[in-house]
Amino acid sequence: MSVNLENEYLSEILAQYDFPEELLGATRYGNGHINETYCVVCQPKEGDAIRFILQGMSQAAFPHPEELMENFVNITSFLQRKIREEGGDGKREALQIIRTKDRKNYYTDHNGKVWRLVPFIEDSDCYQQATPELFEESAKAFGRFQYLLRDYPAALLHETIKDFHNTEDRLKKFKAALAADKCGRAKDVAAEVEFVLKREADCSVALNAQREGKLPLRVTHNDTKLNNVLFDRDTKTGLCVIDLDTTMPGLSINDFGDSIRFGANHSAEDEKDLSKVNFDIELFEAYTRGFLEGAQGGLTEAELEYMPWGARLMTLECGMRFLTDYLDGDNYFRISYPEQNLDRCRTQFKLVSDMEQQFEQMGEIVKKCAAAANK
Ligand code: ADP
Ligand code: GN1
Ligand code: MG
Repeated sequence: MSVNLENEYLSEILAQYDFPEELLGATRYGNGHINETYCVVCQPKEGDAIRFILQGMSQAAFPHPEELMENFVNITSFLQRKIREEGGDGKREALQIIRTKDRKNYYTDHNGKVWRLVPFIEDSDCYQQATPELFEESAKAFGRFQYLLRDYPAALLHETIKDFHNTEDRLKKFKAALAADKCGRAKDVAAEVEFVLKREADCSVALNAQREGKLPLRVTHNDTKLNNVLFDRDTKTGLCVIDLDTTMPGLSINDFGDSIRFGANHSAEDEKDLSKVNFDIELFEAYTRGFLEGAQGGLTEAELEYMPWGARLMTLECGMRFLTDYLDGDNYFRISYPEQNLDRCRTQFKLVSDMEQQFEQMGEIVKKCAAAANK
C-alpha cells in the first residue's frame, strides 16, 4: 500500500523512526498557530491502527530548538514520575518522547528544522471553545500542572523564547514594528495603535510587582490556551497538558490570565464581528474556581490579588503581539488569510476593554473563590 503523505519532505523525517509495521500516512493536524503538527497513522499486523503526533518546531518562534527539546524531555520525564507517584496514568496524563532509530530525542532535517514524535493520546478531545464545566476542568488541569512542577529545579530550564511574557519588551517591539512599518500597514491601524499607547503604563504592572518581590517566579506553562489541554472523552475531565514549548520560569498570574484571554468568551480568536466578542464573567468565575482547586493552595495572597491583572495583561500583550506581527508582515503566527492577525488583535482589544469595565467584579470573584477554596 502506498503511504499517504501530505508533504513530500515528511518521508525524510518519518524514515528516522521505527514505526509498528505499515505506515499508512501523515496529515496536518490541530489548530496551533506555531508548530507544524501531523497525525501519523500506522497499521500493525494485528489490532487497531496506532496514531502518533509528529511536530516540526517553528523556526521563527524558537531560535534554539535543541534547548527546547532538552526542556521537553526533562519536563515530561519529571511529570511522568510525579503522576505515577500520585497514582495516575503517566502514559495518558503526560506527553512522552519517542526516540529516533539512532536513539535521539529529535531529528534535525536538511533545512535545520527540528522534529519530535509523541504518542497520540487516544480517547481524548481538544476544544476551541468551552462550556463553563469544561473550562473549569481545563483550569484544574493547568493549576495542577503548576502544582506538579512546584519543586522542579527551575534553574535547569532554558528560556526557550527570551522575554516571552515581558510585556514592557512586547511594547518596545510593537513600537519598533510601528516605526519600521515594513508593509505600509500602519496607516490602517491608527485606532489599534492608539489603544496600545493609552495603556503603556499597564504594561509595567505585573513586572513592577515582580521587581518589588511581590510576585514569585515559578515554573509555568506560559501558553495556557484551552486547546493546549486534552480532555478525557468519557469523564470530560482535563487529562493532559500539552504544548510544553514555553514551559519555563514565569508568573502564575500569566498562566491564569492567558487561559482567561482565550477561553472566557464565546467567540473565535479571529472573529470579525466584534459585537459577538464579549468577556464572560461566568466563565471567568468557573476558571478561577478550577485553577485555585488545581493549584491546591499553592498561590500567595499577592498572586491572588494580581490574578485579574494577569487576565488583562495577557490579553493586551497578545493583542499587541498580533498587531506587531501584522505590521511586520505575518512572520510569526500562522495565518490563513491576509488580515487574520489584525482580526485577532481586534478581538483581544475588545476583551481588554470589557475586562477593564468589569475589573472590580473580577477581583471580588477571585476573593470569593479563594475563600471557598480555603474552607
Ligand atoms: P502548537 O504549538 O502549534 O499549538 P500543539 O502542541 O498545541 O502545537 O499541538 C497542536 C494540536 O495538536 C493540539 O491543539 C491538539 O489538538 C493536537 N495534539 C498535540 N499533541 C497531541 C497528542 N499527543 N495527542 C493528541 N492530540 C495532540
Ligand atoms: C500561540 O502555539 P499556540 O497556538 O498554542 C503562541 C501563544 C499565543 C497564542 C495565541 C509559542 O500559541 O503565545 O498566546 O498563539 N505560542 C507561542 O493564540 O508564541
Ligand atoms: Mg498549541
